[in-house]
Amino acid sequence: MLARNVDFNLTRVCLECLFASSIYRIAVGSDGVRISMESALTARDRVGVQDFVLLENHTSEAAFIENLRKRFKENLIYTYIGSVLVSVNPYKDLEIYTKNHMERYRGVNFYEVSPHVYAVSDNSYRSMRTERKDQCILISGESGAGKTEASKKILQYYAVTCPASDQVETVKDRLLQSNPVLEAFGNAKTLRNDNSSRFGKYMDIQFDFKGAPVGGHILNYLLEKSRVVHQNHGERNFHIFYQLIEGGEEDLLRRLGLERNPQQYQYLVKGNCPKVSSINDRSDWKVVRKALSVIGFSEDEVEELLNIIASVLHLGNIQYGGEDSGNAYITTDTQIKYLARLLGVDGLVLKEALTHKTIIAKGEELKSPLNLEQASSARDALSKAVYGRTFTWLVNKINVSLTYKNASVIGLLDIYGFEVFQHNSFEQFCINYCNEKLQQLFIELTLKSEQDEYEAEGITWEPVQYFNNKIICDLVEEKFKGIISILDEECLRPGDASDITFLEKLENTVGGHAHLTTHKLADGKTRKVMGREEFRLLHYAGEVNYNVNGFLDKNNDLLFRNLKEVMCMSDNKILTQCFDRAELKDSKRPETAATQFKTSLAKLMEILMSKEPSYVRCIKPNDAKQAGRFDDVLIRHQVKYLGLMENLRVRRAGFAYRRHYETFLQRYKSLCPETWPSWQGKLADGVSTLVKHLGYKPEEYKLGRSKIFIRFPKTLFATEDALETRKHSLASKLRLIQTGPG
Ligand code: AD9
Ligand code: MG
Repeated sequence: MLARNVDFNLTRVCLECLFASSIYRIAVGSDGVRISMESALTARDRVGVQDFVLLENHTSEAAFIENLRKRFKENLIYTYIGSVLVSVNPYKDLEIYTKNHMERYRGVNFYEVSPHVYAVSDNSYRSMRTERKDQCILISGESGAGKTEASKKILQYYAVTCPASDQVETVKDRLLQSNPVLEAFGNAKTLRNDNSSRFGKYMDIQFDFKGAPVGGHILNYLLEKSRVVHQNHGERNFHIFYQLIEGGEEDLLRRLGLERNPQQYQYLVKGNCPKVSSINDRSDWKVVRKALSVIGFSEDEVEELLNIIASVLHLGNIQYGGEDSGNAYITTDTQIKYLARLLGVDGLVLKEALTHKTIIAKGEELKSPLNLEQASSARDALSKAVYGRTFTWLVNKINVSLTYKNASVIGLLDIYGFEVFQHNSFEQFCINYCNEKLQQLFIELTLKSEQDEYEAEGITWEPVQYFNNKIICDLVEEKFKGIISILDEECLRPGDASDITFLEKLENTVGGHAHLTTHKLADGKTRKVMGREEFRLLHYAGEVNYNVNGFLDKNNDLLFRNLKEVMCMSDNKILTQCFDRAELKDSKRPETAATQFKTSLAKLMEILMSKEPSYVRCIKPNDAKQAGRFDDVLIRHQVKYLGLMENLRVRRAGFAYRRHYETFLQRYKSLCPETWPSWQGKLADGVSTLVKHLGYKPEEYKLGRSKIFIRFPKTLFATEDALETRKHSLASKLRLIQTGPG
């Protein structure tokens, strides 16, 4: 009689299975222990291989996807390509992130346990400790694929498994609590993800010589500020607005002049989506409030922060009327009253600044009235600037509380994935450019590490053909000729510069580029599939049409001088740190948004290049955010643009499998009388004796300095099957001895 079935990881009792370790079942009955095992072959059939390099047909995309599907069906969401972890979002809670699971992966060799994000975390941690080399874990994938969840699991793993002390506990708490705060201010519900990160994040976790986390540092990239003033249908503004309105205490809301109804606020109604079933704004508010105090925000700072958030909502409700002259005037004085109080500014000065612009010409200040459209966009520009700068202030504040130290580091990169929408704008252009850069880094580093390993092991490196996307990166970022340079040029050009003149300039300058097209054909005819206001980039991941509407404005990211002046005069301490008077004196034009982004990406690449990388490649199984649905077309597309087949090809270029002599010998020594029960000589000689006994042909393997390299999976499978047969026959003999014949 079987009492219970337990998922059992046989590796921990030394019967490691390379292919399906987590699916073996041990059946425990009242009559003792009976082990019921599938053969390695059947298991492989059912749940696929846990490392794609072991696929028989490694060049077949269909075989790749079939392997993913099999594993996904069995809730095995993780699979390796060598040391790269591929993860498929399960859209349901799996019981694989418990403390027990963490313990199982702690200090254990990467390949000895089934694939897991904890294995990657542990591997990086151990490399940092033993090799004293800084690490980074790069998490990529499209929106909703599970990047942020993966980064949180990694952080939790370190928080639970690393050594502790009182001071360390504070740092751990702050590191963990920075997540809900940054998510509240930087994440939003989009059509693709109910909790979509609308900023890029790179976080360093610092460890002392004992391996305890002692500090951290966060770099943030390009927050999608346009969301503050506009959301597409079915999307929301940043979570914090709804959390405050739903969860804020009565007297707090009264003080802020807010009503408990998001539909009252112009900046929250555009997407017509005040509530999201998967989100509880009220309880999230409590989490965020607590997190702010754990991180070390004083009550005054929280008050000032909330004053700013409420002010943005009031700004959004400012309405304008038009005089006969066409000049705009403000019709909503209540909002001005609240704003004056919450921001600590003079109401009349603010009112004036929201309806006029000042510029400095020939040393003199010139003031001119704004028309309706100009006034609305000045108001929105102020809201975006206030929110964007407050977000950066928040990140800096968290950084101060994490006390950056010069220690060993593991960096976590959770950055927006490649985005292709119906309508793609400046934001998608920047995001996809960032993904091109990361892909370039990935290719370079993967190839390089393969090459390095072959060299270190004294094995001849066979060059691999791959698509180098440098050509696309250059198209975007090259000085003078690149798209960003051309855009900047138009932004700086006085006179009739517009989004359309930018497009024309693109056509004239890089129109003939193999990776860029516009609606104009060389013969003057137009392309049907493209709009007149679009240009198309052939990214490494596929084609994307960008609509140039708004490119100049978003790149300029201008805020009129008088609005800046008002913010500088504010009593709000956060705002005075965000709007510095020195900025007013500086007559130089600030760098454009795209150039700033380009510079910060270049710095990020430098940081990443200086570290030893590990990769988590996340895949989204369906667009409905549903558990159990595996959408072939969607997945095939991601496999393609994550470059996974290419990655596999590189990894398989020479040898499918490689292991340290010791690990290999330990596992298979029982298959050869000369190596069993132990081998006394040199490890390399032991492995050589073993594989000769197993009948490996010379072309099937190579012996490096410390590792054996096996060319084809089938060689290894045969060895694995031999091991399985031996274990079975041993188990039968054992039963026979225990129970006696008959
Ligand atoms: V975006 O580019 O920020 O829009 P991410 O970060 O890739 O995106 P995220 O991690 O936020 O996606 O995951 C989306 C949702 O999928 C989560 O809110 C969870 O509901 C779900 N998810 C992701 N990973 C897991 C997991 N390992 N287990 C269970 C998961 N659910
Ligand atoms: Mg995210």
